[in-house]
Amino acid sequence: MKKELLIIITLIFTFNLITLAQQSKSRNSDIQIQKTWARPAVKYANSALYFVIENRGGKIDTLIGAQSNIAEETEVHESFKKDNDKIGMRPAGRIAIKPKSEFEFKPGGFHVMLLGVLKDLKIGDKIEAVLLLKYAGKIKVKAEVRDMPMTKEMK
Ligand SMILES: [Cu+2]
Repeated sequence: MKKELLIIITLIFTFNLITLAQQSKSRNSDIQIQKTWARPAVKYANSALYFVIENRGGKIDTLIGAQSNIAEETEVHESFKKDNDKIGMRPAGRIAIKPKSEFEFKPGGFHVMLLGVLKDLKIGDKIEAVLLLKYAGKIKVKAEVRDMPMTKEMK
């Protein structure tokens, strides 16, 4: 009987230690999201969110997903060249963010796809999204809607 009690106490103690370790992990995030912007879209069309993830820490982290309330679906995408030389997009899966490095999400590359935006996104509008990282946890991102750099050049 005493032995069993000891085991239970040990288990509770160990569990608390694990919980504490996880809490300190998610505090002071080494992950910084910078240079955020999104491209304009009319209601029900697709927009995309771009940014730079900076990992200031000494450990690798992984982007595992994204969420937002402004689109029907939010997915992490990568652009790739198809056989016919056209550019396609596909879900990017998990993206490793190496220690002491920056990872850029940009037009023609990695992006957070906002599929079916629930209202018009006009230049100057502000939107919010959440990035999910394996260690840093949920990171709230604010972005302003801006003109695509390419469209600017064409004008
Ligand atoms: Cu996409």
